[in-house]
Formats: sequence, C-alpha cells, structure tokens
Amino acid sequence: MATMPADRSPDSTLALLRSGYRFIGERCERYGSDVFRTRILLAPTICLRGRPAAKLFYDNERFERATAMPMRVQRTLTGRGGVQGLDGPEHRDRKAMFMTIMTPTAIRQLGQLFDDEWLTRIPAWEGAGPVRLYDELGRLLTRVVCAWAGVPLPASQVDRRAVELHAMIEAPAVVGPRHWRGRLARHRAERWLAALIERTRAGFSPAPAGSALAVIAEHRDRRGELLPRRIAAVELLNVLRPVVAVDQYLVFAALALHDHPAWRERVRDDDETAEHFVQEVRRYYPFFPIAAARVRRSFDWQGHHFPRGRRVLLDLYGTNHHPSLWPQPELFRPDRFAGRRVDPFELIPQGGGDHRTGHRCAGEWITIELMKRAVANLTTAMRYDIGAQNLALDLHRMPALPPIGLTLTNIRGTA
Ligand code: HEM
Ligand code: MYR
Repeated sequence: MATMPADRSPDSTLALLRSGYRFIGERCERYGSDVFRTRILLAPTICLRGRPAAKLFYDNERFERATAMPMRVQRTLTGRGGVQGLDGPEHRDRKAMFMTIMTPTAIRQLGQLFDDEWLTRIPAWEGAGPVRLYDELGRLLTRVVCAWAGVPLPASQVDRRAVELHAMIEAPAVVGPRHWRGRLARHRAERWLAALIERTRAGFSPAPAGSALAVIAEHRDRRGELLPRRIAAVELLNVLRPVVAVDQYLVFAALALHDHPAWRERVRDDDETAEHFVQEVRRYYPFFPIAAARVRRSFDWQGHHFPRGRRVLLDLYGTNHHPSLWPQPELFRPDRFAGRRVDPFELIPQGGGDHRTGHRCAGEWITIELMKRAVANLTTAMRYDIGAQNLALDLHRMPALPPIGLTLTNIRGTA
C-alpha cells in the first residue's frame, strides 16, 4: 500500500477556512499528489482533486452523503433532511422530484421572467446613482424565482427575503456574526415556507400546476407519504436559494466582460461563443469550493486505502483549475471550450457525474440559462460604466465575491 501524503498539523479546519479556495490545491502541489490526508473538524479526512478523483467521488457504490456535510453548512446553506444528505433509492426518488421541475419549458419561462424583470428595471437604474449589481440582482432574482416557483411574495417582503437568501449563502464557511445571520435567516425562511406548504396542501394558497411549490407540496415518497412540512420547506428553499445564488455568477460574468472587453462583441455576435464565455466564467471564478462525502465501504484506489466512514472532500475549484485538464488554468480564456467536448468529471463547478443518479446540481441548466441571458442583457440592453473600485477577488473568502459586489454607474438603456 502506498503512503498517502499527510498534512502535519493536528487539525486544519482553521487553515481551510483561512486559505479558502486554494487549501486543497496548494497542498496537492506541495506533496506532488492529488490525494492527501489531513484532519478537519478534528476527524481524519481525505482530500482529492482532478478528473480521476472526481470519477471516484461520484461512484455511489463507494461513497454516501448521510452525515457527510458539516453541521455548520447544514444549519446555514443546505438545511437538514434535504436531498443533499440522502443516499440510494431515497435520493433517487427525491432527486426525481427536483428534475421534474427542470423541464426545458420551465427553464425558458424562468429565463423569460428574468429578462422581463431586467428590462423593467432599466429605467429605474437610469435615474439612480450607483447601482450595486449583487444587491440589485439578488432582489431581482428573489422576485423572479418566487413568481416562477409559485411562491406568493408581496412587494413589501422582497428586500427582506433577498437579504435572508443571501445570508444563507454567505454563512457556511465563516465564523462570527456573518455565520449567525445565516442560521437565523434559515430558521426564518424555513418557518415561512413550512407555513406556505401547509396552506397549499389545505387549498388556501393554490400553487400553479408544475410549479416548484406544487411539485414539492404534493410529492409523495416511495411509501406514498407527503414530505414532513419542514422538509418540504428545506426542499423549496433548495430551489429559491440557489437561483438567487446565481447572482454571484452574474456579477462574475460582468467582471469578466469588464476585464476582457474584447469579449463584449464576440458574445453578442454568436450564441456558441456566448456559451463558451459562460462555461469559462463557471470554470474560472470561485464559487462552491468543495463537495463532501463519506466512504460507504472500504476500498483501495491508486494504492491508497479508503476506510469505511472516512470523510472525503473533493476540490471542485481545484479540479476546474487543474493544470493537466486546463492549460494555463489561471488565464480567462473562453476559447478553450471551442471544439472541446466537456466530460462530466472535468468541469465541475456544480458537481460532477450524472444529474439524476448522483448528487450533481439539479440547477445547472437554469444557471447556464440565466448567465447567458444576463450576458446578453449586459452587452445589448444597456450601457454602463464601472468606476474605480476594488474588484480583486479574494480567494481566502468563501464565497469570494468582491466585498462591494460590483457597482455600475451611468446606466443607459439602449431600447
Ligand atoms: C447541488 C453548486 C445553482 C439546486 C449542488 C452541488 C453544488 C452546486 C456544488 C453539490 C454537488 C455535490 O454534492 O456533489 C451550485 C452553484 C450554483 C447552483 C455554484 C450557482 C449558483 C443551483 C440552482 C438550483 C440548484 C439554480 C435549483 C434551482 C441544487 C440542488 C442540489 C444542488 C437541489 C442537490 C442535488 C443532490 O444532492 O442530488 N449545487 N448550484 N443549484 N443544487 Fe446547485
Ligand atoms: C446553493 O445555494 O446551493 C448554491 C451556491 C452556494 C455557494 C456557497 C459557497 C460557499 C460554501 C462553502 C461550503 C463548503 C461545503 C463543504
């Protein structure tokens, strides 16, 4: 058996929180290995990156998710009892529920609502001072996703719910007030949506057929049972929260257009080029850093032993920046996707493998659709300036958005 390189520190949890997106990659480079062991949250943990590692990690025979997600992530970002922590037939069943929501027609409808809302907002932005894109898109996507999902949202509640959804996304990997705001936000949002599920089931708040609210409220598990209302709320939040989280990618897309202005024209001219641009934004910019699982049954891989129950972390960011997959990974180059067939274990910002049978993100197509539409809106529907501001990404922070979230000035509509 080969010796797995080991991190010397007695516990690396703080190092992970401090180093952020480069934690696994830096160590892989130091040890000359895409697998090493360390201790995180006081427990032995194996870290992996790269394509063969992703292929291994998404093998359901070898890994499971129950108890894999650290509690601080469950209490903020994902919630407890939702699809992320299920395995086997229960996971298949719950995942199928999500996938019935993601039809091509429904995705187009979401995109259309997003465009309509964006165009409606332009006159207000024209008259306003500086517009903080992250905040503005957070509110816009909150309105859009609630309308699409069948969730009633009075205008007076938009700001509050947008702040709550952002708080959950910003909380999992920080300590201090930002973490506690995320916990409180989750608690409030789950209460709100559990009550809505109850009203919907009782017929007081009818949900449009096929909407996320209807599908989740009416879903029956393999035993024919409705989901407990708290779990239904967690799953409804698993639609609302990540659609709002797409705003980070939209800000990154705007940053990329700013830093690489030659692409403004190229994405306007050609749909395929716009797709390459969006893929490169998802590859290049840091967002979901790491996926977590546990070894289901002991096995050996590449001469290393993986004991049953061991927590394993897959470096999503590091795989998207792996030099053997992506030449000059630190350069933003959408052309790298031209003529390239991307297999399910190479470009994994939203997880790898198969959407239906594995834990790969249920919202990947929605994400791409919204990003393409945002790029079109930023390049054709309006003009704007980006004044002097700190636009540096901070890879030590997870998520890594520039603190101000990108401010646009002098917005003019083109219509
Ligand atoms: C799972 C990232 C948007 C719904 C995941 C996973 C990642 C991810 C890394 C976990 C993969 C794993 O555990 O192996 C992202 C990113 C997004 C995004 C970076 C961009 C904002 C969305 C959207 C939706 C969504 C728009 C829904 C509308 C889900 C669900 C799961 C998931 C339901 C759980 C899947 C499962 O456990 O089987 N996402 N996601 N995500 N995502 Fe996303
Ligand atoms: C979602 O809302 O599900 C999609 C986007 C969330 C991104 C959150 C980024 C920071 C997460 C750190 C979590 C570490 C997981 C082991």
